[in-house]
Amino acid sequence: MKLAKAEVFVCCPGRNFVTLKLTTDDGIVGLGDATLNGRELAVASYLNDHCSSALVGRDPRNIEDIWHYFYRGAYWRRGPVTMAAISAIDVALWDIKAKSLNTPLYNLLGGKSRREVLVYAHANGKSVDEASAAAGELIAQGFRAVRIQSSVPGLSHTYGIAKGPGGYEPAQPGIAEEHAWDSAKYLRHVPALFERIRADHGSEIHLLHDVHHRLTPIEAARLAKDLEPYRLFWLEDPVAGELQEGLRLIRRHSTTPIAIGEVFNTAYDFSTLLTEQLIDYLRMPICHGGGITHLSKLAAWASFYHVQTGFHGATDLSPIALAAALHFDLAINNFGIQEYMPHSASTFDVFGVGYSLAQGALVVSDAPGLGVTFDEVAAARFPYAPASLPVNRKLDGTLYHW
Ligand code: KDG
Ligand code: MG
Repeated sequence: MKLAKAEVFVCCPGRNFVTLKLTTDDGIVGLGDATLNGRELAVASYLNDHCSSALVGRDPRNIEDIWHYFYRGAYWRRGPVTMAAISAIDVALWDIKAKSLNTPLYNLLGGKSRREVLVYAHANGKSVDEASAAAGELIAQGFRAVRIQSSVPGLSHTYGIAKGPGGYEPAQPGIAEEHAWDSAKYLRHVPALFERIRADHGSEIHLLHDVHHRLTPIEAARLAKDLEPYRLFWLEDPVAGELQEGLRLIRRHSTTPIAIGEVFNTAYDFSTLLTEQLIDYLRMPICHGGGITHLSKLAAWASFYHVQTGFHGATDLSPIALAAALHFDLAINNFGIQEYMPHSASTFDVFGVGYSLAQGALVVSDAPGLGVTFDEVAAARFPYAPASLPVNRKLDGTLYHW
């Protein structure tokens, strides 16, 4: 078996997605998600200009060798663009292998460890009342885990809050929007938000919160400590993750579980976090962290430290990325939870999926491979639309983490 074609599609059915399609000489198609929100064309170029011709002619069954060809062989290794491209190649190869064996992908990853994949949904509101009402609606729909975000009084924008009806989408047309940030206002607000959510919805529901990299280590330690009475499932990205040692301070002060890693792109980004047991959940997704081949190694390494997975699953990861995550989630022993945001109807005009939602969990279909289809004709109706993620400034104008 040989790879005959490598094609890259950039489309915008509701939001931008980059899709890699590999086709073998006997007509088997493998799909990979190469979307990097706000940097789509950089990954498309990486694939088109530096990978496609090197893929054609290779035996797609040699996944491990191809992974190392594009990782070690690149010399300029790691980084989000390179690793998103490698991830897309890797996932497409696993899709081909599973289809060629006529079996769902999870069977190649060890088979099923569970019946379904527990997901968390997003509740957000412009006020605590709105956030609590949104959480109530999700709980009534059967979700067992809910992420809670609400506007911070006195700040014009807050991460995670939808502008209008429909889901939250941070990337906006044109150059980056500028948002305002104030850690003191945020730190005053969040414990009161969770006090209210627990009072309204009881102790059974799993609650999560995303700080989105915005605190210093000592501020994050204080927030994790202040939130202890509300028994969070996790506190996400409390600090910017490039300072792995920063997580030590949080651990020293609190038992609130910590999740981190949605912007990481290799296992090396986790080394101190795992060996010093500074985190509880790793969020680096398959589509940005080197694919199934690299995540298998990271998840196995994490399991020895009792760290579970909780993959990033915002809507800027395409249904291909979600399907790959779901097969992986189903198979590994140290799965924790999966993030879930429903894709738009136009996204599903382009991507056909086999997974389905039932009582707060996703159920994976037994279709061969990933169980996802890509409609090129439909994709052509939704041309790429440049969009950027926001930037943040403190109230005095200083540029800060978004
Ligand atoms: O593109 C950026 C988003 O994927 C990110 O802001 C979403 O933090 C996020 C989350 O936890 O879903
Ligand atoms: Mg996040």
